[in-house]
Amino acid sequence: MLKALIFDVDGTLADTEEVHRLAFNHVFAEFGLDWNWTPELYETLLATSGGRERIAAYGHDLRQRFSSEREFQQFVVALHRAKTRKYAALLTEGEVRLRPGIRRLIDSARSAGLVLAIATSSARSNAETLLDNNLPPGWRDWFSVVESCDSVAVKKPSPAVYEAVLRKLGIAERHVVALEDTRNGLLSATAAGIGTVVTTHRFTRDNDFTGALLVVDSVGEADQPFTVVAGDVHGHRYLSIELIDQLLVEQAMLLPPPLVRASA
Ligand code: XBP
Repeated sequence: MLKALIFDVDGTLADTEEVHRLAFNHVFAEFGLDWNWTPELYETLLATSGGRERIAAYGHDLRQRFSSEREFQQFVVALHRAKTRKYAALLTEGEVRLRPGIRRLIDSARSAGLVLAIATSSARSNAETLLDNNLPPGWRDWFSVVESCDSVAVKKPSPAVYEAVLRKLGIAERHVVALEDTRNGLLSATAAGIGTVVTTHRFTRDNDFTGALLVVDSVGEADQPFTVVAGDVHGHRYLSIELIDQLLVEQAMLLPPPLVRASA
């Protein structure tokens, strides 16, 4: 049943949202803004996908300092570009590692002949910096498709980024599972018809994950089992290809059969 896994990046492959938060605060100071996104505030701001959109939404009070919307948006873009540069530096300096079990799951999926892809609302360069620092040089060949905000402008919860991945993979959504960390990510993948496993973290554990195939606190390892938040793991102690496939088969049994296209 399972033919492909699509990975979200931030918060799923690695706990990068804290690094994003530090990068935002660093450039706010650089730009002379007295903004300070605390962890508690950032948790609420993550309801807006996309760092540029997050800045614009939070900084709407700043708008009147500018003579036009265009000038305000130019400021936001400049601020976000500076943040992306700082984020890349922090990622490299800070040695941000993949979340527990992610490397094992990627290796198992490859050994099982599954297709891998990435769907992120963040910049492609952010995903590449993270994976350049955590996977061997040939990792780019491991992912058949990488869609990001550079290729799909509309951010999650829109299904656009997942629909773009499905189109390029040419695999029916019923054979695909997404891994996500936020409600927006779950809504995006679900709207694209893709069953979704959620791994929570400090910024998203209170999100509403209704509709997920499974909600756990991490992918887990044999010696570091996950904690199940919602769903049935059938005795498994960590997320494996076998468990994901079982969840997908279960979902298929619950769903009506795909509409048979009337032959031309
Ligand atoms: C997470 C996001 C991004 C990051 C910040 O993307 O919504 O906006 O929070 O990165 P995903 P940018 O979970 O889809 O990987 O500043 O580059 O947007």
